[in-house]
Order: sequence, then C-alpha cells, then structure tokens
Amino acid sequence: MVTPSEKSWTDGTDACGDPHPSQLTPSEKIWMDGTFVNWNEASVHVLTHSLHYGMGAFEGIRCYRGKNGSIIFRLREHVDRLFESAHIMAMNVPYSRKDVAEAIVETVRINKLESCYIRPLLYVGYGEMGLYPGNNPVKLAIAAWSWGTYLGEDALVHGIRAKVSSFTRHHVNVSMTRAKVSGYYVNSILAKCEAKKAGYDEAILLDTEGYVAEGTGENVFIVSKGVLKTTPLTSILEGITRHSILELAREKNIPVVEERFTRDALYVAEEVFLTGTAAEVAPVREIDDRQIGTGKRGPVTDLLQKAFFDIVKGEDLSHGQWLTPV
Ligand code: PPE
Repeated sequence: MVTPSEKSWTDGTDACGDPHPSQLTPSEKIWMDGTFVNWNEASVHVLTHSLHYGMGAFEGIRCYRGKNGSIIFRLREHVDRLFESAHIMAMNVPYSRKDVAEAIVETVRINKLESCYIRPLLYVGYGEMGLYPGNNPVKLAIAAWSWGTYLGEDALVHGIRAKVSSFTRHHVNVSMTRAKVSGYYVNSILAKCEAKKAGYDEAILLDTEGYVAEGTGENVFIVSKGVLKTTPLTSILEGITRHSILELAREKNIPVVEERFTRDALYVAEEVFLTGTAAEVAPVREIDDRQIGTGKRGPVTDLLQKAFFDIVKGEDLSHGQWLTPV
C-alpha cells in the first residue's frame, strides 16, 4: 500500500514561500445550509462541483468592535453583491437576502466574536460531475473567525511594498469581474505568490491593455497632483471599501476621479493606497523598488484611513446606515 507523506505546496514554507505562515484561528461553529455545525466537522464531499471547477461566489465582510458594541460594516451591500455574483453566474440562491443577512449576524453571535472576518460562500454541491452543473444543489456556508491585519503588522501605519505583476488581470469577456467568483482567484494567487516569493507584500495587476487594474484582493487608489484617482469598473471588483473611500473623499472635498492610469503614474504618484475588506486602507510605500512620494503614509491616505477607522470603530456616528449592530 502506498502512503503518501504529508506534503505542503512548497517544502518548509507556505504555498507562497513565506517561512512564517500565519495560522487561521478557528472559532466554534460554521453555518451550513441552515444549521450550525462544529468548526471541525464543516466538511463537503471531495466531488463537490465547485472544488473542481471554481464556480462559486463569496464575500469577505468585517465585523468591528466599536465603542458601542460590535458592528458589521456594510452588511447589506455585501449581501447584495453576493446575490449579484450569483445572478451573473446564473446560480439560483435558495435563500432570500434577508435570510442570508440574518444568518451572517447569527454566525457572529453564536461564535461570540467581538471583531472578526466573515466569509459567506455559495457553491455548487455534489451531484453531477462534468462542466454542466445539471441539477447539483447550490449550497451556502458562512464562517467567521478572528483575522487581524491582512498585509502584515505595520502595513496600515508604515505601508507595504508592492510589485507590478507579470500576470494580467481578467479581460472583460473572459471573466465578469462584477462577480466575486471563486475561480477568478487563481489569477490572484499566482500574482500574490510571485510577489511574495520576490520579497514584496502584494502584487498590483494591470489590465489586458496595460492600465492599472487592482491588487490581488484590493482596489488601487493614487493621489496625483492633489487629485484622488481610482480605476474604473471595467476589469476590477467593485469594492465596497472603494465605494466607502470615494464617498468619504467627496464629503471631505477631495477632488475624485475614476479613470484609467498607467504603471508609471503609480511610480510618480504622491500617494498610493489599497482598499479592501481584508486589507482595509493600506498605504503603499514602494512599488517595483521605487519609493512612492515620501515613502511614508501620505496626508490624503492618513485622512481617509482615519475617517474609515473612526466610522468602523464607532468614534464617528455620521454613517450609521453602513453599520449593522450584532
Ligand atoms: N478586488 C479584489 C480582487 C478583491 O478580492 C477585493 C476584496 C477587493 C477588490 C476589495 O473589495 P471590498 O472588500 O469590497 O472592498 N477581497 C476580499 C478577499 C481577500 C482574501 O484574501 O480572501 C476581501 O478583502 O475580503
């Protein structure tokens, strides 16, 4: 009998060659199709359709411990995007938006988490194999766990080092990037691993025409001659953090445009930062070994990052419609 040895993707390191891979912190229960199951028993059959072909849609949502208790940031928008992803993929969700939003809140509550990251995943279950999913069931799982800073301990203060990827972001007629689809993330994983192996924290991908698109799991902003710019929604995910930052910038009378810009515009920008639920608002201090601006978190990044954290931490109550109490 052959017993293969336990082997990870790369020897002695994690899949990206990181010698200090961080471990997921388990919580107690995971919601699976209407019932809570123990974390260690939240399993699926190995012939689950999505596991083979990547047709699945997911969300990443954060719950913050604020001054007045825990709140989920922009829950409604995340649930809406999950349903839009499913609609674009022609997956029939067997729940209402209200059911899903309630199940998300319940998942945070039952795990007694004060702050956490929440991952709803819609997937095509076991049934037929082959590309046509046939009558396979559409399943939903919701997990929540404690997840600290995504891009490293001091990323939010000192900024990260990024590399423009050798991989191109999705073409509009290859992948419909309004949907947050599991399979699309192979492109992100390749770019992330390439960047990490070369010693950078994150990759920035260009679109098929060579313009800046997005990070592996973040949208990109630059400050150029005092104007805040971000990429238009052609080949990127419509980030909910991106939307929040655009709104906060407008409220603060910072001039804002959504237009394409090039790789060299990144290099000469006064400031660059990335936004995402996991990454939050992260300054970029260096790209392709070129210092960005002063090499420190710039004033616009600082202002918007502070405005964002004041809202999610309950210091600023002016955007109550973005917050769902747990
Ligand atoms: N672009 C991509 C490709 C992306 O995956 C994300 C979120 C964003 C932009 C920003 O979207 P938003 O979170 O709505 O502001 N990436 C999620 C997954 C990260 C992961 O490693 O998993 C996230 O941040 O939750």
